[in-house]
Amino acid sequence: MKLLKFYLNKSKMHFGGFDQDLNKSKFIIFGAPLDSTSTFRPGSRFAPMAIREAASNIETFSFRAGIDAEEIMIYDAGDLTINENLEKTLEKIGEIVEKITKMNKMPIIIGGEHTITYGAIKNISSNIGVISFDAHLDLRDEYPLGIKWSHATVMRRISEKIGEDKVFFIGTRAICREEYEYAKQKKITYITSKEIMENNTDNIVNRIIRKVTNRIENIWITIDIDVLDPAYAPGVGNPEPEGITTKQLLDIMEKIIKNNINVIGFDVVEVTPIFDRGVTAIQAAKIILETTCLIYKTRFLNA
Ligand SMILES: [Mn+2]
Repeated sequence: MKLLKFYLNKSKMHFGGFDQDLNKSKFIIFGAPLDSTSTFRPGSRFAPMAIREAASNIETFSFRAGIDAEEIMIYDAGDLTINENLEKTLEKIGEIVEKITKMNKMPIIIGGEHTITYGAIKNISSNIGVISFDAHLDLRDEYPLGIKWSHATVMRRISEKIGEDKVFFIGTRAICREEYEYAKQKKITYITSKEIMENNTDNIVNRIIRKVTNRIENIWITIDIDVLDPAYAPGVGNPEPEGITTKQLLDIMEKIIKNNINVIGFDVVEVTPIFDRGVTAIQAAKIILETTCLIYKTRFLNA
């Protein structure tokens, strides 16, 4: 526990208002307010507090899971102190996730910008895949020019680390030529937002499920909130029109989790509260609550 105490500052406000006992908790949530590589609209450093507050002010019962998140033990460990050295910050995130996993608990991270996801998976040695809900592919080699580590390159670095056949994208609609060619060359699986809107979600998600089942042991899920249409989530760093709805996101999430895909943790990133009046933080809080209830039901109640 020392590691958690050393790196994390506990907040007076707890996620969902749940002040739980650490030892009894199955989930540990913490904030990673990293906000140093944003290229358009900064401010994701304010997301953890905004999402905590939002989660404390919406209902926590999940119809999808038939569970109230209040009954699940979710311990809020506070926010990570961000080091000015990006590499050190990612290292710390990796160490915390490792520690939580070794405690047989599941980590949930509130970003911060998308770069934190590399930290989340960096110390996981098992056969791991990443499912990314995102308008973007974040597969550029450098962005801005000369910068290897940023919110726009994070999935490239992850794909290089774990294998291009182990990263999957949902809700794609905003990419550059370089990413398009890279994804094509490496046969990377992505589902566009247009495909989601025009087809039965079940059939579409099966494309990913088939590639995970019996081949990838553990899955980390990352939710860049800009996967939602800006009409639903305007408070993001890089808004992109033609996004999916909250229902489409949660239907897909439910399908993934119920398909015996072993989710070992997840993050929600890129909420930028200063660009709206609180709605994006509420979407993020809802997505965290629903996802946690679905994981709890599948992994802990049906086990
Ligand atoms: Mn994005």
